[in-house]
Amino acid sequence: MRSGRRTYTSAFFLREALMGTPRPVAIIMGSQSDWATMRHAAATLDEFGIGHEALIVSAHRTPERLFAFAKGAKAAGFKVIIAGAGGAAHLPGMTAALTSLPVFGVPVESKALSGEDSLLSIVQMPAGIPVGTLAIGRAGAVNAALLAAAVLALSDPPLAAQLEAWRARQSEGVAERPVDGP
Ligand code: RP5
Repeated sequence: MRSGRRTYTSAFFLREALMGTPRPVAIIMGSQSDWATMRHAAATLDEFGIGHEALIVSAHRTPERLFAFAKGAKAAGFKVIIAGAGGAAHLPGMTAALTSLPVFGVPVESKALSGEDSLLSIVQMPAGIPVGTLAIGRAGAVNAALLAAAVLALSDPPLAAQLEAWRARQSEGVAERPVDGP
């Protein structure tokens, strides 16, 4: 099947993984409109130098692309999948149903219900198919990336040290007292 200039098949993802630099994290999202949120996951992974690929994969509008991606993700070399979606947000759950890779779901803030619909769609998985569900919006996207980093750090001591340093810098950056100002 074709979309834009790319062909989305399991073989495509496998070929890309074998030919390119390792990209342990896939950031998938249901729509271009989700990128404003999901780009924060990408930016956070960039802070750690963690390779990632961002793809639009809709459970509703491109179900065959979803099947091809999820079934080929492990063979393609991905270790963690971050899936962001809004509204009737089936993407993280369907992805988790099709791969045993860890899936972290980011509820995108919807216009109609402020993301509560997204959150409930993603978090209420039946026992047996887990999706690690994060907060609505930017915080969830950032934290999904940090969780992905923590998973990868379990088998990557330099990355574990980076993560510890990042948290230490964060702590040091918090002032002891609030100040007036804009
Ligand atoms: C979902 O529908 C997407 O994840 C997005 O959050 C929502 C709205 O999509 P658009 O109508 O903005 O493309 O599939």
